[in-house]
Amino acid sequence: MNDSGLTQAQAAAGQFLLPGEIGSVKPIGSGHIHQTFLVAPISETKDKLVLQKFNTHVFRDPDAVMHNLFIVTNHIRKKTEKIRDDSTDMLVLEPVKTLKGKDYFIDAQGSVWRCFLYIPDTVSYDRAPDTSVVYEGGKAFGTFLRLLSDLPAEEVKITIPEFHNLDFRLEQFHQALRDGRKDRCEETSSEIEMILEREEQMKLIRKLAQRGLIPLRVVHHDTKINNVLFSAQNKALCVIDLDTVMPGFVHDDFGDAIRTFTNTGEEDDPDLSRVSMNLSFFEAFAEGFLGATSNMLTQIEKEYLPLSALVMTYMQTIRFLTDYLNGDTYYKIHHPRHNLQRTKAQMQLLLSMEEQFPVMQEIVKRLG
Ligand code: GN1
Ligand code: MG
Repeated sequence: MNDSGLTQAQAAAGQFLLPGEIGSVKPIGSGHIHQTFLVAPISETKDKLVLQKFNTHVFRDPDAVMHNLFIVTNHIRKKTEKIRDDSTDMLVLEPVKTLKGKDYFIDAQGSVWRCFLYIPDTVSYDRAPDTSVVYEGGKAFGTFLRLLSDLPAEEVKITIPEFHNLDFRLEQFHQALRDGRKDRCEETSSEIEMILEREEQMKLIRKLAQRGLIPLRVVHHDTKINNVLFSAQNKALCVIDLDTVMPGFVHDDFGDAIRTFTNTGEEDDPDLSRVSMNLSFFEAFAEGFLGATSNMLTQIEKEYLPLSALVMTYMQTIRFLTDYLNGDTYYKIHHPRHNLQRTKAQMQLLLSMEEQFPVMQEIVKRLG
């Protein structure tokens, strides 16, 4: 983060309905898309805020994103107030409006900013520390899906078209092979080959959906482990990062969550020997997730949960490699070969899932 970014954030913070005079503004979080800051008032008794500089290259329609944010958080809040059992005893993100009553603020440079209430005393993880955290994460994302199951899909806007459409991601990949950097194509020939070999098998879930065999639902679409906030006692407290909540499939959420909740290494681990899928973590996540959703999922949805983990890891490998071939235009990178490092680590994780696939299927059959 450079100083001008911070100065810009300090100026933007002043445009929101703050609980008190601003004491400090500091960068926080590990997301790959937006820039996130913690805004602390001078008085320690007043609420802190989370301020985000919105990535408008990735999310081209901030109105649509903010519309969804209010629809989704209001829906969940209303429902949980009625139910109030322990499975829904979670918090919901609370967006904060600008001084002028708007959902977001556009500064003189054209940057878009929005704000949330900060939820104090929480922890988040980039890698799971134990099975109970993973179980809690499964329960959190499963509950999230269940709470949204009666929100009509038409009320939710498409914030990124074709976001988890594997055919589209493969098209972008093929285009990068044609038009991307030639040196990088040569350098990654073995990864490219591994992707091409798996194309048909990975398209299976999509094909079933196209035949109408898998129901469209309102899903989160970014169920990374660091998108759940946990209490100090490691109870799941809040599902965050709601910008990609859109119509999709249960497989988008289950699969992407397995990709990060079960990885024994980092998403971008430079040491591939550390990367693998932890089978006990797979079981714990599935148990938490199915505990919340089993009654509403169809047989065919359950049957393809294990494959969805492979598909989403495959899709993420493709997205990182495509960005590398295109010269790193999408994801934030911390060094020039970062997207390559991410690609290799995700491919390694996929290989580990492939090895354990039969057992993953047995586990889901038993739990479902
Ligand atoms: C991005 O915003 P963040 O870091 O939670 C990305 C996800 C990817 C993820 C990979 C809008 O999520 O789709 O799975 O990186 N979000 C967008 O870590 O592209
Ligand atoms: Mg995030």
